[in-house]
Amino acid sequence: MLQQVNGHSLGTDAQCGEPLRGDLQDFLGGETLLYQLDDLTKVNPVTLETVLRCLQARYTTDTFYTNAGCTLVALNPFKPVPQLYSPELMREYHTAPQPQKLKPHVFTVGEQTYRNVKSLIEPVNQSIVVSGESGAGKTWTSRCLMKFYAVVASSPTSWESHQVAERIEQRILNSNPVMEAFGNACTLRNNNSSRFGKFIQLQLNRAQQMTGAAVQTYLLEKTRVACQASSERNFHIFYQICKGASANERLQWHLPEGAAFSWLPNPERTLEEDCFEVTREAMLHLGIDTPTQNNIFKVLAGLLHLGNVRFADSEDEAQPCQLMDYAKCSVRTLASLLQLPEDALLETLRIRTIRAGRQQQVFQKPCSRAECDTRRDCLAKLVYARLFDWLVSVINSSIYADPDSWTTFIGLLDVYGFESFPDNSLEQLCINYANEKLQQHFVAHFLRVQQEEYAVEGLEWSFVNYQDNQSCLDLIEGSPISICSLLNEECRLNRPNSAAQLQMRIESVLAGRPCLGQNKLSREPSFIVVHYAGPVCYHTAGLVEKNKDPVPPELTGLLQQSQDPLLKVLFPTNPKEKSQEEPSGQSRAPVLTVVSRFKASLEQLLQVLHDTTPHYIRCIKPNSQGQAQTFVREEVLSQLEACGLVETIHISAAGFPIRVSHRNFVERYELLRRLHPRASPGPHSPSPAKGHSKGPPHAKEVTLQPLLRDILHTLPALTRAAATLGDPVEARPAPVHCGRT
Ligand code: AOV
Ligand code: MG
Repeated sequence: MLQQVNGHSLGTDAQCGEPLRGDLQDFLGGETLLYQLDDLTKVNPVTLETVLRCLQARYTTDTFYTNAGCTLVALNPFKPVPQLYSPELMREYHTAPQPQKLKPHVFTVGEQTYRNVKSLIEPVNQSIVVSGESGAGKTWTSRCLMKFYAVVASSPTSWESHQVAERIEQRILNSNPVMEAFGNACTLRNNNSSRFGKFIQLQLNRAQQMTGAAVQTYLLEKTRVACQASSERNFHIFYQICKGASANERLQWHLPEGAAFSWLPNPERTLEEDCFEVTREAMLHLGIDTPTQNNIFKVLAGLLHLGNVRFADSEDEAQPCQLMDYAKCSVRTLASLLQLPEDALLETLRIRTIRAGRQQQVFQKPCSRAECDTRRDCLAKLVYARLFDWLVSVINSSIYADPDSWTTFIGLLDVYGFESFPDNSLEQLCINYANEKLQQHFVAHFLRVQQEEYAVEGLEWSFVNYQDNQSCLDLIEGSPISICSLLNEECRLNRPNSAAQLQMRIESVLAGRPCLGQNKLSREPSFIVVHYAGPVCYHTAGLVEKNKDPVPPELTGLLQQSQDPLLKVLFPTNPKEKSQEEPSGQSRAPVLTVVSRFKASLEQLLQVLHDTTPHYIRCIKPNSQGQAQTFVREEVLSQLEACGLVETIHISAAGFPIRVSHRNFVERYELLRRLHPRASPGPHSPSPAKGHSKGPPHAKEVTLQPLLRDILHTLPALTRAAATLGDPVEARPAPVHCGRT
């Protein structure tokens, strides 16, 4: 069955080198060989079943990483495995002559990426795309990569800021606990689920030292601040404050022990992430001093009080809704914490200002109870989203390097994973849309382009079929008509009963599209999108409003009246300031909807990825309960199917894992022609690929296939020769595999 045992002796634990326990030996039975296969391309035959068996066998022996050709599969251990992430191991991978010969590890990807930055003739920016469903381990993996680079690419100098002298890599690492405290939350799928997407560029100088970093975030799920699904929680930071504040701080922030807040559900669940001290410490290292931190926490405490504000239905439409008695105290506390005039606060929450007519006359209209609730929630979202953006900008200014001090970067992408809940709304649509885009990038890069290129170059190749998700993307974002375009149109038309209208339009206009389904069992208006990772039912109720994301200008106006130093920064009175405010009166400037903005930011991201050499890590969740030592075959199987792993393995096994342009290749290995007389052009050699004809004068004479063949014979000679010539880069065995062996 197995082609090769990959150099391991039988009966040893593949990851730790310890003897295999008797019970494991019994469990594995006939699979004892399978667990030792470090690369899934060596499984024979490559089928879902054999790949699954291999991964299960490896998981059972605590072997969590497996190569799958050009990608790395990372199984979530759901338990601490400190020996797997020690600084010693990082150094081992960093100093290994050929890290790819060591056990598969996230450090192998880290190190190869790091070497790639300078191993090609023209330095190329690299990116590592970590993908997988919610809870699969993406954030964990990208944190791990950041720690790896902090060790191997550490800078020799330290930066002085405030009272803290901090090495830049340490600061970059400190951005993680802060961003996770404010941007992560406990969901049904993951106790520490990222509710925003993140792309961090680790900037390297010519000596390959990390001189700084830049963080770009994508669409924070701000609705969570005012609305949490049952059994889920608000952002971690709220729990951290409530659990970690000192007695004095509790007094200042009006957070008495045991106080109940409706925006703080499930506080009894204590998570590892509830560590206030870690967040504070990290903020301090990023240059956010204690008074500023206290200011932030005071404002957040204010938001918790805002969540307790309740109105009663008004009997007279001309009169504003009355505050419920028990909420009067909350409004007073809120006003004092946010340093807002209490009257203005109440008026803004309950009365709508309308400008109409040529003269832009101002009318005031009391809001219904539901409208008051919407305005309350909107106020919280507005403050939280601005605070988050501000924090990101502070982090960036603390870690960003002078543009002259870096030449290349390694980008790490960690976005929210594919999600399907009982109730899915705009947030899930955006999250799953982002995952579709990344899957498409993967498909385009590894599965389609690579095969098409082989055909163009005249290489022998039997095409491997793969699941293309283009039709799903056409359904979501395609032109001229798609779910996004219909959603935007509904926002523009501003019709009553928009949820039903949207539902009808999707069913009629998009009928027959391959990835669209209907949920006949659901009583609420909904539609199904068959994503690459599985079908998801989206409820149309609230989609249009969420997509408009209107911010009544009175709310911003109110916050601009605040005397609080932080709110003054977040809501400056500068009229030039960019905002997504609801337009008033006739001068309606087109306001971009949430999906339009998200689409634009995704396109930018994909452009950045496109301009880098991508590396993929596929995180797999072995079970949905988050339990250690539990491998649920069906669940893993559906993830393997979804990401097209078997196809990837087929292509990687048969194809060339590294692609170097003809010109670069010739420039780099030209030396061989002189060293090895057999390296002459062959009769069937393809002509140089288009666009690469501007090589050195003799480039056209040297063709790829004979050279590749000859390199396999002459690699040792090449290394020796390069060492003699004193080229340190070439002296290190080249990270180029020549595919077919
Ligand atoms: P995600 O980023 O992929 O989900 P996380 O990286 O937050 O998932 O991982 C979920 C949990 O799995 C973590 O909190 C850890 O407890 C555990 N875990 C993951 N990888 C490892 C590992 N290598 N070793 C030990 N424990 C691990 V989401 O952000 O929800 O899409 O939106
Ligand atoms: Mg995450």
